[in-house]
Amino acid sequence: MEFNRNVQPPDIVLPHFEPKGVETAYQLFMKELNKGKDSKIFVYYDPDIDGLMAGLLVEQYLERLGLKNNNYGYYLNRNREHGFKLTDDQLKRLEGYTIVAVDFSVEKKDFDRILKAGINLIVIDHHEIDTKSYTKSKVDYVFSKCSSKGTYGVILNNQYATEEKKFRFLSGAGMVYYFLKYVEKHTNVPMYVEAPAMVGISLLSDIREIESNEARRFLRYAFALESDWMKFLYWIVSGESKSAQRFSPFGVPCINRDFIDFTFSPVINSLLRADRGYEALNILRGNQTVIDFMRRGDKILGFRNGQKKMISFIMDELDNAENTPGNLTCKRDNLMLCCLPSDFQPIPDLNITNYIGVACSRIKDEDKTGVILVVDKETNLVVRGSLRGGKDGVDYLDIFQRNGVPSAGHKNAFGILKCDVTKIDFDKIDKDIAIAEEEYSKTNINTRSVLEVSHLDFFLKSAIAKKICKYNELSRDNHRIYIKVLGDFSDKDVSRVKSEKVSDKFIKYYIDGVPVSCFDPSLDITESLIVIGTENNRYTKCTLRAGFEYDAEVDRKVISEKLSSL
Ligand SMILES: [Mn+2]
Repeated sequence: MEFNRNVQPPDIVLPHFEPKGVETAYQLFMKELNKGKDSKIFVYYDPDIDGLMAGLLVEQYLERLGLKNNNYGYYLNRNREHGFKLTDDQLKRLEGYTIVAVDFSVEKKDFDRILKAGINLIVIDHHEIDTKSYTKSKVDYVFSKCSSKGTYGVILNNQYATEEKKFRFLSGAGMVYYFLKYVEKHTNVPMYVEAPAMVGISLLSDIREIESNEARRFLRYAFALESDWMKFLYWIVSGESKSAQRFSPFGVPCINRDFIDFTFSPVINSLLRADRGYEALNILRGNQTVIDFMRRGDKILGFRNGQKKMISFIMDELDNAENTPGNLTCKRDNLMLCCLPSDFQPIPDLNITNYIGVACSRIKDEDKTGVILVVDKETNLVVRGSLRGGKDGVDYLDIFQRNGVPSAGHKNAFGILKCDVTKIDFDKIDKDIAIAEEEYSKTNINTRSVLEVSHLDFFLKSAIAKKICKYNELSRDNHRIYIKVLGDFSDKDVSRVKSEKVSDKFIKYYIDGVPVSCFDPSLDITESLIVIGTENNRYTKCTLRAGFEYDAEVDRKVISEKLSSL
């Protein structure tokens, strides 16, 4: 499997962006590369899909620039841990290198430690950054020099207060893309055609905001690109060799949102959670043959099953502890809190701390804020904790930090660091969340709309559903459109529903108290229309993989007009 072979890029113009500090980072990068056979580059990956894509973008570009294997090193943390983890001894061996650290924050103490070890450092990140801890020599980005060693460090980050707001959505891979775009402009060495698609995938896997046209262009690029690598990802992760042949059932690739959210991300993440990060990286590199995969396919999918079991063990803990007074594990008004003992190990070889984030996401699916802490019973210290906020857009990180809980990450998805669990006032936090969510709901109107129609002709219904599904595919929860179809359905429609297995729902919505699910992986989404039937109301199922032209401006008005003209 090779990148960039015999493939035209989709005709999509990507937005232009130059991150603050990019010229400095470019200078450092080229200074190293211009050393020729003495160049030494070390890529420090972050162990999640965005991090792997980000590091891989750098790695692939170095390959384009002709950097040899013996001038290149890389590393990723074990157990999906974020942050710079190399010890001083390990740093000693990297003296003279330039480290490119992607998709994670490098704390001030590590930043200084790296420079003092005689290493140049380029950090490319998109996490909230505590700039106060850095002494900045430039006003708008972190840049500093270690005079005794003559080394430099720079941090590119789209969350700097001075950065353009419309690029806040970028993932780590997105930031790397724009760094390399700058290098590309100066060196005339092009990135692989897959690069923007990798950004598109990472926007979904990292749950970035994808409402803007800027974000959507990356997604559309990813959905439209039919390169060998994209096909390879499709069949190796889906585990069906047959699918390779029917890669384009509607003339478009199957690497769409549904595939990324419900097949690709879960499979790769389950490998990372099982501490098989390098294996995951090798899959993305395309370092797998069909034979390899056939031999190991079961194992890869086995990790996903292990993950499912781990999640249900955690959810059982939460359910069982509900009515125990004094137990930290409980359901509050807004917060679902689960404390697990650090020796909790329901499945041998699988580390519980690697599964708490994904279990939190399940709680989030119920519109609650999930917090899961792994706690040492003897000392009451949090070994590792995770949060997923119930509402995208609310700053939960700020709430926890204000309440003295050491935490780091994104506003609505972050890790909780070592602290005494008995000192955390969860009742206070629960109240603060209620206030923040209330504030948020005042300023943010839910644009989800339900359009009522009756007696739709099957083909018209299908066409409109496709448009709507395409719209929903490129939007997050609060911008969805549904059709509510009144009146009777033909038997054909109903039998279509009955023949589908609706299990393992990822996301549940309620409209007028009626459950509607989207992006359900168990449904055959190659069928353009799926109707969910209830006694009185019926909703079209808003998930499919359609070959329709996507119109970015399609909105409820357009659809209303279409419906009223019926
Ligand atoms: Mn990321």
